[in-house]
Parts: sequence; C-alpha cells; structure tokens
Amino acid sequence: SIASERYRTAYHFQPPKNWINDPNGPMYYNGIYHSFYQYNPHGSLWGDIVWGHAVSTDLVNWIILEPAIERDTPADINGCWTGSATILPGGQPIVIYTGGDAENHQVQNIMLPKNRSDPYLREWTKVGNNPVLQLVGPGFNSSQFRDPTTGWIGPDGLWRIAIGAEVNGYGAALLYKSEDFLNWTRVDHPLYSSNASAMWECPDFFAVLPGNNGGLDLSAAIPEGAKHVLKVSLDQCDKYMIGVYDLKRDAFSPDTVLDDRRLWLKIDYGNYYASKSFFDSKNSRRVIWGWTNESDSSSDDVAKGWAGIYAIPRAIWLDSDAKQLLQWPVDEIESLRGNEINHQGLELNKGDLFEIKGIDSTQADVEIDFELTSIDDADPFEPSWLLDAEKHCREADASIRGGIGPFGLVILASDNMEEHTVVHFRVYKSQQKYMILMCSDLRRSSLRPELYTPAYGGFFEFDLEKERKISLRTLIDRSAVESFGGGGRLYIIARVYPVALVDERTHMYAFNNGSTTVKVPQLKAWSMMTAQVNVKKG
Ligand code: DQQ
Repeated sequence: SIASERYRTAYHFQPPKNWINDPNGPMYYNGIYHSFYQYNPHGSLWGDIVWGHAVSTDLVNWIILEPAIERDTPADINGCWTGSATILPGGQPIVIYTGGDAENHQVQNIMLPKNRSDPYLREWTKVGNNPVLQLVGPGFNSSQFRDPTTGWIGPDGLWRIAIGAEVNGYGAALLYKSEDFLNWTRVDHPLYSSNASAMWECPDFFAVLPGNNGGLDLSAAIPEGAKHVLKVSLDQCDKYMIGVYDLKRDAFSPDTVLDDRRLWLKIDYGNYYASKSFFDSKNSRRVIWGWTNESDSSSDDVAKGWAGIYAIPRAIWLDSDAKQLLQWPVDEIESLRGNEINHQGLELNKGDLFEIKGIDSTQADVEIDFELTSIDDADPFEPSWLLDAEKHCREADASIRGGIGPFGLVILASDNMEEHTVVHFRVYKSQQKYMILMCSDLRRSSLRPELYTPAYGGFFEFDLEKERKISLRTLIDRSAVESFGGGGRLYIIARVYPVALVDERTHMYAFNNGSTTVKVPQLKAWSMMTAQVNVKKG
C-alpha cells in the first residue's frame, strides 16, 4: 500500500520485507562490513528466526544476501538467536550464537565461514560439536541463557566471553573461558550480576579510553587508563555501566553501583534495544548498532509487510571525565546529504516558530545550535525527576513555558499542526551544575489509532558556564526520527506514522517557548537521499 511505502525508511537499514530484530555478529572483515540480523523470512511478526545477512563497504549502502544460518540442526532447531562475531588471530572469523535445542533449552553454538576467500562470506558452516555450551546446575535456568558477546583475551592468554542469564532469578553476565574458542568452561563467578533486575539480554562488553574517540579492540592489549563498559538489554531499553575490568578477580566492577535500575544510564532514551558494538579497524572506532521496533500495531505490521529498522550506526566513545558515553552517527551517513540550506544569526524569542523550508522535510538531516542569551532564569532541578524523565516530558511539555526552554524542533507537522512531533530541551539549575532535559514527544505525532506514542526523554549534565551552545542534530527518515543532543550526550530514536506523511505534506520548524531568548548562530539542514539498502544482488 502507499502507507507502507511512505513509512518505509530511506536510509535507516531495513530489508525489502519482513520482520527484523536484534543486530547479530557485526564485524569488519577484509574490507567489508557484515551485518547479520534476527530475521523472519516468512512474515512481518517475530518467528521462524534465521540470521539474515547484509554486507556493505560504507555502513550506508547494503547488499542483502541469503540468510547465513537457518534452524536445521538439533542444537538450533527451535531458534537461531542472537550472537556475536570475533576475529581470531590469523584472521579467522568465528561466530557464537544461541540456539533453541530440541528440548527447548538455550544452548550456544559455533559457526565459521565456509570459504574465507569469498569476499562476502556468504556461506557458513556449523561446527560438529555444537552445542559448545549448555547451562545446568542449581540456580540456573536453561531457558534464560543467551546472547554471547564477542570474545576477548585475558592476561592468561585464554579467550573469554560473557552470556546473558538469570541466576536465582537475577540478571547476570556469565563468564566463560576457552583456549581454542570451541571448548568452554564456566568461570565460577559471573563477569557481573545484579539483584536490581531479572534476566539480562544481549550483554555487550568493551573497553574505552576517557576522552578518546578512537575505539579499542577488545582482543588486543588494553591500554593503561582504559575503562570498561557493560551494556545489558532489559525493560525495553539498553542500559550500561562504566567501570573497570579487574584483572585479578577477572570481573567487571562498576564505578558506581546503583541499586535502582531506573537510574542506570541508557544507550538511547527512545525505542532502541539489543544493541551490539564492534571494533571498526578500518576507521579505528567503536561502532554500535541497535534495533528500533515499530510502534504501530501488529496488524499494521502485517499490512505493511515489514517491521523493524536499525538506528544509524553510531561511533561510541567515553567522555573525558569517564561519566557517560558519547555517540555520533558515523560520518559516512553524510554522503547522503543532498541540497543544503543554511541560516545564520536567527533569534528565537518567547513564542517564536520559524519554518525551515527548502529541503525535504520527510528525509532530512538537521543540525541546529541553540545559544542561550542568559542562564539566569533556569528553573530549579528536582533530583527525583531522574527516576522518570518520561513523566517529566509529559508534564513539562512543549506548550508549558519555562525559564529557559522549551526550545527545539517541531517535525513532521501537518498543515494545521494537528499532527506534529516535538524534540526539545529545557535547562535546569542544580546546585553547582546545569541539567538539561531532552524530550522527543510523540503524543501528537499522528491522528491514526493504535499507535504507541510516548514522550521519551532523558537528562544530561552540561557545563553552561563554559559553553552556552546546546546543539541538536535530528535525522528524519520518514517513520524514523533520531536525535542527538548536546553534541552526542543524549540520543533518542523514535517511530512516528503521521497521516500527513502519506500525503507527503509535512513541515518543520524551530521554536522557542521559554522566557529567555535563544539565538541560533547556525542552522544547517540537508535533504537526505535514499540509501541502497534494499538491493538484492549476488
Ligand atoms: N532477541 C533474540 C534473543 C534475545 C532477544 C531472539 C532480544 O536472543 O535475547 O530473537 O531482543
């Protein structure tokens, strides 16, 4: 139908049809990026999962290949679920993934490319001794044991991986060791576990250097001063902790232990799950991929014939005071920028709405700097808001005038504003520092029924004494809206389905509804071309 095509993303990865969920085994190998993905070859709802496979030279344009693996052995007959790739010394790629076995236990399996000289690594072979790992014992639950990480080498020269599990009902990343990546033994303690939550899905574990956006390869020597990050998926979002990998104990130890998991930092504050990162040796960076589900109904997905997209691959690194991760869309995405508009020296007074014209408002990349003319009128910050930023975004929405803010962008708005999505900031003063609220409010994004339309949001600290400019970059891609606030300090991806998009009649505005005037020294926006993500070749 027309709606199905209008809502299809133009440069956020999705296969030509059907359901996708978690990104699996991302890697850069011999000049090619590989993206595998949980894929239902038969329909647009979750089920019959195989590993879809796509390859790219730039993380923007993709060639879709045949699935890499299907359910055809006793160790994965009930599912080929999430897993990770590791490149062994000597250049051997190896993948470990979760299978649902004939008894419906979750077990771990290994596969290898059949022919390493095929540049696309099209065919994969499962090893004869699968499953290489099963989970038995008191306190364990063999139906909560999945999603192995990429491997890393410890000081004893042995490989390690972590696997998501539930131990006595609590979330854990179990730790395993191996000499040859085929025979594994469980270490008697987990890499990390916490009684603040149940099952952890899709753990991701990686090293980062504070203030350094060059990525680190986990299986190379970890430099002095490095920190480690443990990401886990739960509560419909991806949360992470920063800490150290204590080599003596062979365990992760977070810098701050937060007993209330509502306070754990998030990789993304919107619709984003099951992310996985990899070291990109081509560009010396760590890149993270995440899945963004639909937020329309299952019957809408059946009607569309597709469901699920990936967020733009993002470079991810640690800020200089080792407090939070920063993220930015990979530079390659800028190759899709088409006609550009540019405004300088705008001023947004209380109540102003400025229409951004001259680009395709349904497929755009918008970069805007908001400069505060004064920071005197910031409203006081209340720490309890941190427990539920979404509630705060609902209560203090774009129509509620504040001291500083709300200001931001109104996007995918219909002619009469009956439909619109708002991405906005508010500035608060907290003791010695400033806290910024960023919201992506979908509550009026569409007139269609049966959509999930929350007001997503999160807070970040910002040094306004040093820097008066708060930047916003928003990638608009039909039904996807992906925003980066404060130069990559907070990120929100969301899905919207305005009726106005079906008619291709949408508008975009910059606005300020705070009492303090904000300047816009720079506003740049581009129409975005359609990436080649849907071509079937080979
Ligand atoms: N999706 C996979 C599981 C994983 C879950 C199954 C997370 O391996 O735990 O499709 O979305």
